[in-house]
Amino acid sequence: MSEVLRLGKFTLSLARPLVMGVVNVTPDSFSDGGGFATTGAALDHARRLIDEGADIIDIGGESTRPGAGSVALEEERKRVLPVLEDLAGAAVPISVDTQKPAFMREAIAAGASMINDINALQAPAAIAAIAASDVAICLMHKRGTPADMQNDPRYDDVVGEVLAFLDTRVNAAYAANIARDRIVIDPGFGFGKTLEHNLELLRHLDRFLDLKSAILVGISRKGMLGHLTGRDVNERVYASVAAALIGVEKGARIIRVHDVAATRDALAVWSAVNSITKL
Ligand code: HH2
Repeated sequence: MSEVLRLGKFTLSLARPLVMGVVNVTPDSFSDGGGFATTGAALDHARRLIDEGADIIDIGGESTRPGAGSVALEEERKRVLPVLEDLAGAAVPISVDTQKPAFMREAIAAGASMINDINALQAPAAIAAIAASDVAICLMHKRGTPADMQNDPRYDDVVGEVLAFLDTRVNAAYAANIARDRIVIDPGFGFGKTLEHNLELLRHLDRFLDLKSAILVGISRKGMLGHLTGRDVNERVYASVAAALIGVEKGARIIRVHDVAATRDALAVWSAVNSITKL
């Protein structure tokens, strides 16, 4: 794995795990939907997450919770661009969570340093949009679409199948001359997976190190934690922190979370134990 992640004008060391703070500018996201749906509220929240120590901010304008429908380009643009433009000069890289190639290009032009694509650049023209830039890209696995992905997902070998998919997508990115140190991979917890599938992926996350790309995990406040603890979405901080720690222990280097301060504290302990002094 590369020692650093290159994201446009930023270079982040991967010596210690990085925290990606989530800002959903949506009315309907599963955990923070509606809370930050206006530009002002989203900006306040993003600045708070940066103050709490987020290494990257991920802005999303389309909920991908199970059952969610898609959002038109114009609406996504209206939600995300004002927030992105205001944050483009921030001290940390800004990632944009989008599946639309046209919006990827626009977000990059407006200052995004990373694109987080839950569709792993499978849309026509998505690879070209990233290849024409110097931003980082997160390639995530999902089965189906948010509208239907939790309808009885099945795998013969979930780890092997997700690994094979991400291998194909990483190779497609290499073929387009997207360098290894710009690529992040993500097994996509909760995207077309049962609780057992999610647990199996976390249990064997270290196998994804074979792909030689930085691993991102997004488990924060997700349904699998609700299943395990019986808690509502806003009461899943402790479970989220536990999942983050298991992720880094198994090799993840970017943890996508809603609760930045809590995650940073846990990772400070983990980093100290592992003798990574620069926090
Ligand atoms: N999860 C969500 C959205 N984007 N991106 C990556 N790379 N990995 C993830 O696990 C992931 C993601 C879903 O969480 P959230 O953004 O909080 O909710 P919603 O999609 O409802 O806005």
